[in-house]
Amino acid sequence: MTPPAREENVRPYGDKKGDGAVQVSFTLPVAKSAAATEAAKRYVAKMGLREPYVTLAESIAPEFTYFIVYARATHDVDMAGIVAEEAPAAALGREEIDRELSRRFGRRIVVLGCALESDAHTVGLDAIFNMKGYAGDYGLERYGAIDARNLGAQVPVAEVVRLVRETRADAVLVSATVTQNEIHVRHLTDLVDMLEAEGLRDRVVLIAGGARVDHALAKELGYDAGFGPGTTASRVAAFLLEELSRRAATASPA
Ligand code: B12
Repeated sequence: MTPPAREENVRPYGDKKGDGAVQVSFTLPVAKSAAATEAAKRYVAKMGLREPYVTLAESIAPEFTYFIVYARATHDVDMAGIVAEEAPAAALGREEIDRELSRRFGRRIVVLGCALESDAHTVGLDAIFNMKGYAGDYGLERYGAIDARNLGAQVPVAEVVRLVRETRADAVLVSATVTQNEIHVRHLTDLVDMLEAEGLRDRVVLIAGGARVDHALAKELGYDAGFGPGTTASRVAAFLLEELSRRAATASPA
């Protein structure tokens, strides 16, 4: 299928172009029954979606039913004028990035990774760091030119700052998963503030990642880049190569 023209109004595609096919899933706080299924259909209709078809109704607790409903949307979105920034990262493979990092820096780049304070989620962070990799893409621990140190979850901000100083880290990669009450914003901001207070902010490339993180949010919070769902390590490594090279080129001679 050819991608939509830049100024085209687009809508979801299922079977035929423009059919508006969507799938929604949600849980209603009612026991599984025919009435619950009817309620799910009516709820989807109230969302402005047509022809709701319940394809799954499953009891997940005595008073809760989980639904997957297919339906048709009739509205569309105009692609014209949409601007959404993403972290600049060339599509490079691990071997090329390794070669370039070694050639340009002549030493191993120290990269720290963590989830901050109360955040105990490690899977996203491990996907980026773990030697075995994620989605067919090896993690940073596999890169010969990168000294990748995964500090794990629930690392206090002050400890990260201490390790930045001690290891002379080139980059810090923070995974922020829990967003309840904007806690991720607070933790991410605390790290920037403390690095700034210690005069270390400009010495490290700061990257944030997580399910609710994007490049725009990360930039707004004082990070150099942000990566969301589906990120693979080579994209992050390519960004590191680009950003560290840019900094080296603009650094004034000591
Ligand atoms: C597994 C899991 C847990 C496990 C974590 C185990 C572990 N060792 O990690 C356990 C059971 C401990 C847990 C606990 C909690 N969890 Co939880 N958890 C999940 C779950 C099911 C999967 C998350 C996951 O592993 N995703 C897979 C990875 C690969 O995806 P990812 O994190 O998005 O990572 C990718 C990108 O985002 C990006 N990325 C991520 N990090 C980084 C970092 C960098 C630097 C970069 C570049 C990229 C990057 O790259 C990754 C690969 O592409 C999600 C629901 C879901 N389906 O997403 C809830 C979820 C994240 N949890 C949630 C909640 C609320 C909690 C609890 C608060 C529940 C509770 N009331 O106790 C606790 C909090 C514990 C704590 N102190 O942090 C909510 C968060 C909602 C919100 N708005 O904040 C979710 C979304 C569930 C939900 N729908 O309510 N959880």
